[in-house]
Parts: sequence; C-alpha cells; structure tokens
Amino acid sequence: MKKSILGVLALMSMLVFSCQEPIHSLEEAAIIPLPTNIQSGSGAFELTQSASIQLVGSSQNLSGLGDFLASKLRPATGYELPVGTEEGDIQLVLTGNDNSESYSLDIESSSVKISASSEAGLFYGIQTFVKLFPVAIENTSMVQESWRIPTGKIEDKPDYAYRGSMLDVARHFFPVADVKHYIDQMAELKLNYLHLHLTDDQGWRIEITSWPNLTTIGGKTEVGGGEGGYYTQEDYKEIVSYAAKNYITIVPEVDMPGHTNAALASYGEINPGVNLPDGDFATMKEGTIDFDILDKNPQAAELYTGIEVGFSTLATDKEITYQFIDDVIREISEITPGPYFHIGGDESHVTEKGDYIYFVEKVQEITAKYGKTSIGWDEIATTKLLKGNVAQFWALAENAKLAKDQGNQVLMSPAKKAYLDMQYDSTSRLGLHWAAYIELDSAYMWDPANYADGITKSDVFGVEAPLWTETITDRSDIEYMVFPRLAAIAEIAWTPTSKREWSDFQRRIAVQGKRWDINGINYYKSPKVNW
Ligand code: TNX
Repeated sequence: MKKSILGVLALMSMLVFSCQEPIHSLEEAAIIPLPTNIQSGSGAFELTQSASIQLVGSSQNLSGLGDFLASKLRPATGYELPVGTEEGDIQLVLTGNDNSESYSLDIESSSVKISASSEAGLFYGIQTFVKLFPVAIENTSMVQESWRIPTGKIEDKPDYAYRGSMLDVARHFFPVADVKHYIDQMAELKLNYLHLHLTDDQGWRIEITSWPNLTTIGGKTEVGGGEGGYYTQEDYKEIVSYAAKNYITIVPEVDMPGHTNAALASYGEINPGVNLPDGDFATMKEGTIDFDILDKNPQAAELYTGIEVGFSTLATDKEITYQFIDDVIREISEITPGPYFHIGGDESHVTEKGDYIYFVEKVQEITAKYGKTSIGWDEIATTKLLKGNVAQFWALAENAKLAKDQGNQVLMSPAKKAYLDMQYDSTSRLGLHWAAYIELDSAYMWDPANYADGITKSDVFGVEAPLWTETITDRSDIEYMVFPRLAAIAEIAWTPTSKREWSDFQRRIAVQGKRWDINGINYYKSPKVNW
C-alpha cells in the first residue's frame, strides 16, 4: 500500500517536473555562451545515486571547485555526491596554473572528465556541465528525473579576456546581498569582471575613512530622495571575496571630475570657486559678498536627487582636490586585489577643456602610483593616456580612435547595444531611451571588433554591459532589465562572431528562460523568443 502511494507520488512529480526531456545529442544542449567546439557522441552518461566527484591535481581551491559542482547537483538529484581523491565517475582535472580560461569536457557513457590548466577554466567547465542536464537540475529540492546527458566532447575558450558588466550603485543603492546575487548570475554566463559605479552626483557609496563625510553626508540619499546607503570597507571586501570565489574581479569606479555632486556636498573645500546658482548673482548687491574668501572656502553643494547629468565638477586647480583623490584611490586600492581602477571621466560638461586634461592626466598618475591600471569612459582619450590604460567606448567612435592612435585599447560598451538601462521598446515600464530601444535581437547582433569606425579586433580590450540605475530601484527591476540581454552580451564576449547565430541563440535562450523560471528570476519575456 505504502509503496503504491509512493509510486503514484513519484509519477506525479515526474509529470510536473519533466517538462524537458533529456537531450539526445550535445548539439541540442542549451549552453550560453555557446562553446567554441562541440562534438557529439552517440551514447549517454547517467548520473546515479552512487556517483562521486574525483579531484585530480592540486591547487588551493580544487576541493572548493569540487564542492561547488556538488552543490549544483545535490539539491535536485538528492544524491550524496562525495568529493575526494578516490576514483570517481566525474573527474575534475587541473593540469596547471596559468591564465588560460579554456577547458575541455569529455563525456563517456561511464565517466565524465572536466579538465583545464587553470581554476577559472575548471569553473567554466563545471558551469557548462551543469547546463547539460534537464533544466530541473536547477531545483533547490529533490525532483524525480532521469539525470542523463549525451556523450561527446566540448573544447571551449573565451574570445575576449575581459567580459564584464557594470552595476550603478550610486543612482540607487543596492545591498550586498543583491550584488552577490548579481555575481551568481554573471558567473553562470562566464563573465569575469564586475565594474561597480560607486560614486555619482546622487550618492557616494564606499566608505573612505580619511574623508568620513563622503558617506555620512554623500551617501544619505539617492535618485528620487530615498535613503541611499553605502558599503563599509568590510562590506566591499566581502563583495570582492565573494566575486573572487566566482572567478570575478571587481573594478571599482570613482567618477570624476564630473558626476561628483555627492562629494561636493560632503566637503566644501573641493568645490570650484564660488558655489552659488547663477540666478542669485542678479539679486546680490555689489559689495555684500567677499568673493576672495568664498573662493578659498566655497560652500558645500546641496545633495542632489534628480537625474540630470553634466552639472558638477571638482575644483581641478586646488591642491586639496588631489590630496582628496589620493586618499580615495589609496584606500580603495588597498582593498581591491584586481589590477584596474576606473576613474570615470565622462560628461564633465562644466570642466574647462584644459582643466579636464590637466586633471585626468594627474589622476592617471595617482592611480599608477597605487599600482593600478586606469580605465575611464571614452572622453579620457582626449588626454594623454598612460601606457596600458583603457578607454571605455560608450558614445564617441572618435574618442575610441584617439585611444587607438595613442596605442591604447578600447573596452566596448556601445550605448546603442550594450546599455542594459535602455528600454526594450517604447512600452517598457523601466529604463531610458536616449541611446536606443534595445530588443534582445539588437543586443545580440553586433560585433565588438567591427562596431566603432577605425577599431578592429586587436584594439578591443573586451566587452562590458553597464546597468545604470536612474529608473531601477530593486533586485526585481535589475533582473527585468538585465535578463535576457546580459546573456546576449556574454555570448558576444565569449563566442567568436563566426560561430554565433541569432536563430540558435533564440532556441537556447528559451531553455535558459525555464531555468530562470525555476530560480525565480524576473526576466523580460521578449516577444522575439518562443519561451
Ligand atoms: C550616460 S554612459 C551616462 C550615465 C547615465 C547614462 C544613462 C556614461 C558614461 N554616462 O551617467 O547614467 O547615460 O543611460
């Protein structure tokens, strides 16, 4: 009696969860980004109750990688999946310790081997392996399934070494847990750099112990007047180390000399000259203001909660400004293990041209002094770039060209293709549209090596998709704007253009949608996809 009830329950759960048949060949797999090379076999490997994970080779984190794989497979299968050095059916083989991110995945009917010459490569091999199982593998509690995957071989490596996304935590602030959740999603897409836009007119989001007002005043609000917030240095370290466990490097950005109202509201002394709105001068009687004193001790700006850009600038001619920047870059660099520091540099419309050049060149020197390579928005290419520094193309191809002509590379984030804050179409509830409406097909169909006039593959440092958050207030809004487009950008960064095909991506993203459904991700159901 008991047995038959169990049998009926098992059958029912199979009916509920087996919405996706196991795939019959590796080519049918829905892996995003698409691997460079897939060869199908003719059999199947079945993951069973008795399976175990074998670690071969040695490194600090190899057992962590084994645990990571087990943690992906245990909940839905309910299997124990012990991890160790004893012979097992799933082998994780680390053959070296280099910078390569490539991996190979061999599936035979009785065993699976994932091998790589770096931990990152193994991590990506694991991500691919998990995606070969029926989508029900995403469940966090046990489901009845046949955990079969087709045999064959995958050889894979990324096209670009820098594959990023940016999160604007300044226009709206997002707690550490949301950033970690974002990191999890990025890791599944084999993205490896998370750029945090930590400061802007509306908020300063990172604790700087030597300039405490930045957060106690500058962090107090956000777009729309909400309460804002900031990361303590401990919070930031927690994000950095969580990212590292996912083979993601954090790139901190302090945007300057424009986009600095929050800093200007925190400290009067870094404001340029007289800091009064234009209109007030007309009503002032001559002789009532000592301009000399105001110039030396300008007032702090008011906090700002609107979404205009281009009205603020640091004083570029004062020693104190560079002391301030030195402290900020030093403190952040000390807790940033990655090699890059983003210095912003965009839309400084109220900084005189000559002052802008003087400023950006000086800030690059400070960044270099603290051992970091500068990245800046494409406008920085109008200044003399230090060797190895990177210009992030968002708007002007002529700026990208200026970088190239100086022998510097360009990070590709074209606003018309890669801006995740652009509306999908005119009916989108969230987002802006100053650059374009970006439907999924538009986000997918472009080539970073053939997009900006005069820029070719060897000039391209990598690809990054920024999410600006003027209209984005919480995790669910983030998910709606980012998915599915971030998957498209991740494939552009990983898979060679010659291998990418929109119709095949349409098929694979529909399966990915089923995974997002199970994970409760609020993605946009683009009408371009048969979900
Ligand atoms: C332009 S892109 C900006 C940001 C805005 C964004 C909104 C760039 C370097 N600057 O300050 O948030 O547009 O789409």
